[in-house]
Amino acid sequence: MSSATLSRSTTPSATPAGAAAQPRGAVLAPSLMARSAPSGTDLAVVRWVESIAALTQPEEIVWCNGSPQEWDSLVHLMVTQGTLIQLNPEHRPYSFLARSDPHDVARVEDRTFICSETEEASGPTNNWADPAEMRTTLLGLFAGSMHGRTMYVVPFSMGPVGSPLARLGVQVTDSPYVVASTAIMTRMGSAALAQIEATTKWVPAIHSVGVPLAPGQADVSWPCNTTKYISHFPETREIWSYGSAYGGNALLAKKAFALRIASTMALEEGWLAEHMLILKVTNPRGRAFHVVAAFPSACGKTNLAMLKATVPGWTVETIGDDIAWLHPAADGTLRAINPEAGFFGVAPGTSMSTNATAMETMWGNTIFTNVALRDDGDVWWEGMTKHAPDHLIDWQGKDWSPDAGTPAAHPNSRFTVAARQCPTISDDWEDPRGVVVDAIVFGGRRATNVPLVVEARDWEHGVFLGATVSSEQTAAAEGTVGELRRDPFAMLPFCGYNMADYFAHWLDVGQKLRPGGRMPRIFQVNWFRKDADGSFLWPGFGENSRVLAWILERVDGQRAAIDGPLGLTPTPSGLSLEGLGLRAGDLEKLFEVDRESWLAEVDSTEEFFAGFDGKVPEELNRQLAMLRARLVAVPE
Ligand code: OXD
Ligand code: MN
Repeated sequence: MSSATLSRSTTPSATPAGAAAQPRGAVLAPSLMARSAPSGTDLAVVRWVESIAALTQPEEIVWCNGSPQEWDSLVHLMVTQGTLIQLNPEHRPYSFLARSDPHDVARVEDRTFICSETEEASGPTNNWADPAEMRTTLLGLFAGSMHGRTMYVVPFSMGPVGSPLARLGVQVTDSPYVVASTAIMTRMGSAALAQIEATTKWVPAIHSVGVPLAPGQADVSWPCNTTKYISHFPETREIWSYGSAYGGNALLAKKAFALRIASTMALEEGWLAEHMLILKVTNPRGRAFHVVAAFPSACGKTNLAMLKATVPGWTVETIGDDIAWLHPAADGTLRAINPEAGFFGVAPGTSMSTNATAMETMWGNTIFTNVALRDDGDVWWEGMTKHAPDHLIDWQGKDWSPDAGTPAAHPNSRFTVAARQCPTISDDWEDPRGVVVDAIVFGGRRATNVPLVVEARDWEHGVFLGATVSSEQTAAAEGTVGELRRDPFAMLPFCGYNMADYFAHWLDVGQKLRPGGRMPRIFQVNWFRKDADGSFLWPGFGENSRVLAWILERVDGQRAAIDGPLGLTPTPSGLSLEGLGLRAGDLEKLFEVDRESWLAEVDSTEEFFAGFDGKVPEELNRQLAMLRARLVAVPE
């Protein structure tokens, strides 16, 4: 079919895809579908669902209402089908284990496409695909792709239902695992659907595992296809995902909507959709601050979001662990909401010592994916306990013992659990107006160069710090673990448009905030700096509260700082280090600026910026030149 037949309005109308595609079987009568839609459903939604059903040919259509009974019947179905294993309720009430296909275990960035009208709009850091060609490919793949399966219609609100900062979406999917996960991760169901009226903008998301079933054909426990496409059409705000049921590839409300499509909405509407956790931190005097922090995937965002402060008198509460939508408000403040309602956290490394709050959060009502199964019917993963159990069933369903030589849980194995179960969830986490942001933090996993903490001199310098984040790659996406890659604002895989325009948008948003008022201050942190012998210099986890305390004392005007080549850093007595047991010289190493390797980093940033064909804002080139000049002035 031609691209012209797809709606280009921002309110999606019926996708006439099915009309042009050659259906393989009987088409469900539209009237049947309209009847099965909840009464009062907006007609555009009904028509769109009809058109997708006509294309994909499901056996049945279920409109999800988000009720507990619906969740019960979905998990019951999946247990019967072998997709979920119920865990021992004595240890983990009402919790389940899913084992994915071994080839469907992480986000597939090389199969993730931004199909903007022009390649320039998508920019050099995204995989661009011609939208018309992509539509032709997708329509071919989706034609009959749900044959023999149920198509679920999953309406959801990102952000508290009815909040002026929330946005709406509807996903159709043939994966009950995706429905059950979306029910945890978003406000899913009737209340969200009821928000959609004729004039409401909503994001249509189409997902199929790409495994149609012939009559009588037995299903597998984790259907997926070796061909995968995670495609985004920023201009029409559509998402089409084919072939995977795993994480961000398939839970389209998360990365695909709340970051890639939302970032393009945010550009148009004057706000920011960010890969950030949100915290409320209260100081010993009872003053509460809100902090947002961007880190690349699997760099401990969930641990920081649930941090137990070790600095006396400070408390930390959780608002979000992965995504923040930041809106400049009329009063000149920046307000944040967590658009999600659950956590899709990396399991390995999570333990009572590294993140007791996460362990408590997942006491029950949790879906685990690709972790190991213990003989007593509970779960286990590397790092959960000091010693591994003598026997486990690994993430691939095979017998495992500590001498197996392979991890029992996949390094990107996950827990999916509702945020409201988190014992440290803040009472303002669902404030429809959002919370006022006091500090913005950028982090990465850097063995060298980047100090424990640096404060930006001003907004422009802060945007430069965000734009120059690089980090060692983790297992959250397919690729070489450990390799250093540029990850500006931790958004490299998640920005739906040209990152040079995104940098400019960050600079513009700064113009809308009121300096001198509660304008957020910007910081960079690095918990992962190593000594020459490869050992970490900073203990991390709860001790990161010492850095947060410094950041917020700066915001509160309580602390002096040293103005150095990279920005503002703590004075020798600025950080609270009591009881930490740092080795002599470690503090200096955490803040050491090695002139030569920093000049090499500046060269590499220059090269990185050059890849944007002159589109990087002048302000950032100026910041780079100023950094070079300051480094050159450092005595050799
Ligand atoms: C995530 C990721 O799952 O960033 O949050 O990959
Ligand atoms: Mn993430």
